[in-house]
Amino acid sequence: MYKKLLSLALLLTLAILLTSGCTTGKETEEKVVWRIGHEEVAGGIQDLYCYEFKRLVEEKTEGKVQVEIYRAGEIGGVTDYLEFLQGGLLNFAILNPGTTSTTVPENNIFYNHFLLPEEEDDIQLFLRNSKAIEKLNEVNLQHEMKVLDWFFEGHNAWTTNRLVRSPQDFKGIRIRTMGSPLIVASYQAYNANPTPMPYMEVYSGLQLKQIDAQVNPVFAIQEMGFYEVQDYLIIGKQDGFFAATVTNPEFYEALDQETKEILTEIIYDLNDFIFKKQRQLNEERLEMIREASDIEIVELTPEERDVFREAAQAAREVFKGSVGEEGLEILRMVEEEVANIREAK
Ligand code: 6CS
Repeated sequence: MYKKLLSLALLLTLAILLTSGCTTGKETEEKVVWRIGHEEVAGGIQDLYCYEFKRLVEEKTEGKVQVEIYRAGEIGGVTDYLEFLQGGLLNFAILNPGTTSTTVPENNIFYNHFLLPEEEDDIQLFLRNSKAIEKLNEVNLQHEMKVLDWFFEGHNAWTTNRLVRSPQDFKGIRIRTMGSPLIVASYQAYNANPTPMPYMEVYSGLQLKQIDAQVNPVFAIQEMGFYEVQDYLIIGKQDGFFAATVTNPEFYEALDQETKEILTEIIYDLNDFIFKKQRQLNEERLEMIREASDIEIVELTPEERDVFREAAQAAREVFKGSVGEEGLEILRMVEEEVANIREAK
């Protein structure tokens, strides 16, 4: 109750602060401002995405629309973003499925280990053409989230204070994960002790030894400094980190046709931009970690990955049990589409 009141008070304060001097996403004689919130810090992949979004929107609308960007923690927590979108404080948000899956469990499809293609070009091909993802977007729309696009931020890697090459090695390791029940189940299936905590608390959690490990793409491991307080960086390519560009359906429908077309074009171009950027950033930052520390970088062998693949089946069952008919159909479609991509090679 207290939390709810606090959140309402926060919403009201933000509404007053943010709407003074301009209107949210509405054309006035003064200016049109679109607000986009994301989950990362300066220089993160979502941040680069939002700055390119801003550049393109302002250029293609010839300055008629101005974009304001809010980083993690600048206006509430990322778990408030859905409320902010619905209330009009944000017009767009970048949200990873770990954040939205408590509202839309089907979004956890992205956190099924060893399900999606592993090669980056295949991932992009899959995201661009997938009917399963179209269906997933329809489910999100039922929850007032219009997904404009999904993009990839890199494979998730583990950093640990003990070498992990098998699910057996994960025994007793407290690994920080996001709160998504499927992510938690996935690490339970590997014998670890998943410990959800906010992103911004992970560094101190590792430093104070409240946790022994965490999971994130390499670019994040570098920019958040996790490598400084861990002994191993383990690359198993068991899953990837994906994010959605989301808008409020009413806001979107109120845009004129020309603006919608500009937006579609921008979102398409951004997908290419961010795929290239994430590759460059993840590669560069792995080198930066190598140079700046003596953390041991380990790549799991195909045989070791197979053992994890087998163990991950228990979590697949958890996913199946957490979604209804639509979710099961999405899973079936993804499996078929991924198999088709594999066979076409
Ligand atoms: O681990 C997390 O919670 C975060 N990781 C990344 C790479 N982006 C945002 C997210 O909240």
